[in-house]
Amino acid sequence: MAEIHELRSRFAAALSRMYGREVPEYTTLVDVTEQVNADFLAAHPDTAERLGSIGRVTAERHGAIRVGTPSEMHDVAVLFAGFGMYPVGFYDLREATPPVPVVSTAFRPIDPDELARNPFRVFTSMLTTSDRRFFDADLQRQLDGFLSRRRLFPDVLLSLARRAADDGGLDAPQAQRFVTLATSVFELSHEPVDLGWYRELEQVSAVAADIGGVGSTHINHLTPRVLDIDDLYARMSARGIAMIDRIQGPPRWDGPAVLLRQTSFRALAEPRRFALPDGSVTDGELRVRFGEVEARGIALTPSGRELYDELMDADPSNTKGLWDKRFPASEDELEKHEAAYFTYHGGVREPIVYEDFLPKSAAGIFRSNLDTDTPTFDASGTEFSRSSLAAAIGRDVHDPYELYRRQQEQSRGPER
Ligand code: OOG
Ligand code: NI
Repeated sequence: MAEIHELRSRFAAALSRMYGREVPEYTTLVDVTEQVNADFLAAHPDTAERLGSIGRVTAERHGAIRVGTPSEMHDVAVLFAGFGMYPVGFYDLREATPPVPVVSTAFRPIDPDELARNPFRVFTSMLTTSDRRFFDADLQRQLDGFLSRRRLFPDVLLSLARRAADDGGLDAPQAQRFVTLATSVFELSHEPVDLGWYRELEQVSAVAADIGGVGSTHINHLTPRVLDIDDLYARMSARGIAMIDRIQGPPRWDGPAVLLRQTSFRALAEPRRFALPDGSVTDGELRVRFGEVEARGIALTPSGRELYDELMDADPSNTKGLWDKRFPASEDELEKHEAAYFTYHGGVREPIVYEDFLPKSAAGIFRSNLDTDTPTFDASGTEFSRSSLAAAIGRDVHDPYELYRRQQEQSRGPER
């Protein structure tokens, strides 16, 4: 019997192999990441594994997918539950500048032991077709019609996922089938794309076209974890790979690593086939998929996060001067200000790693990889919230702070 965590590890590894075949630059990124991690571990043997064992970090990936409807989101939740991944957090990317017409959550393990085994997470976005700032009534009707006619996940895949979730795993042949099928639904399709429809959606938003302009979904990027992202950025640039212009998130500084720092290489032109109005099929290309890399730090409490957001707003280019002045400069300081989460097993303090995402960085990643920019709208949008997303998904969307807080509390033991 393959237990759920083994299924998850195999799924992450299979997606990584597939994405490496599809996007060769991703393989370069993974190679350079592994070199940076080995060098960092050699240079800092005592501290390198403070936020996760090298085994965990080497296998660690996050992916991103985009779906069109609540019912597709519901199926995604069924599928990922089979890998022990549950929705955590609510991200409204429509509030970003420029706005992206999606709301998102991240599917990931929530139990600390499961995270230690393999923390694979998938940032999952759902198109908000009812948002009038993007789609007028007519376009919404067409879009909803198009989306309702497609099936992203075959029934056999969803029933294997349900069985894995119910039984805590699958027998060997079923496990094999589950991982293979689950990987293949995220492969880039070679079905011809209806060019007229795709371009019409692209006028509104490149992300809308990527989601609603095609008949299937695909992994949009896959992200390894690196221990020194500044070093990684320099080494990738030296290899001639065009990275986006900066590292998103907190600045490089001498204090503790917090939250998440990310960077990516630009979306690459990939060959796609297009169906033209006269019924003929032609070869072309689209730029939607890219490579991203991230460094993870300590999870911040709501007040720590507030300070982080304040500093980022005050100085978006985030020179480290402001941080040196204002941000707690050590784990002791973070603890004293209750700005970050820690565990206290046997009285020993250990930081809790941030397992989630940052909407501003996510928007930056979306934005820097779009061919066209989305215009800004001022009308107010449709209501979407953590609870309405939960209703669509048909299960609870966990509050990340609650998970970190509980982990901290449980480590302090019952004597408190
Ligand atoms: C998701 C972008 C968000 C991240 O790491 O912040 C993301 C997307 O492009 O679909 O993956
Ligand atoms: Ni990402």
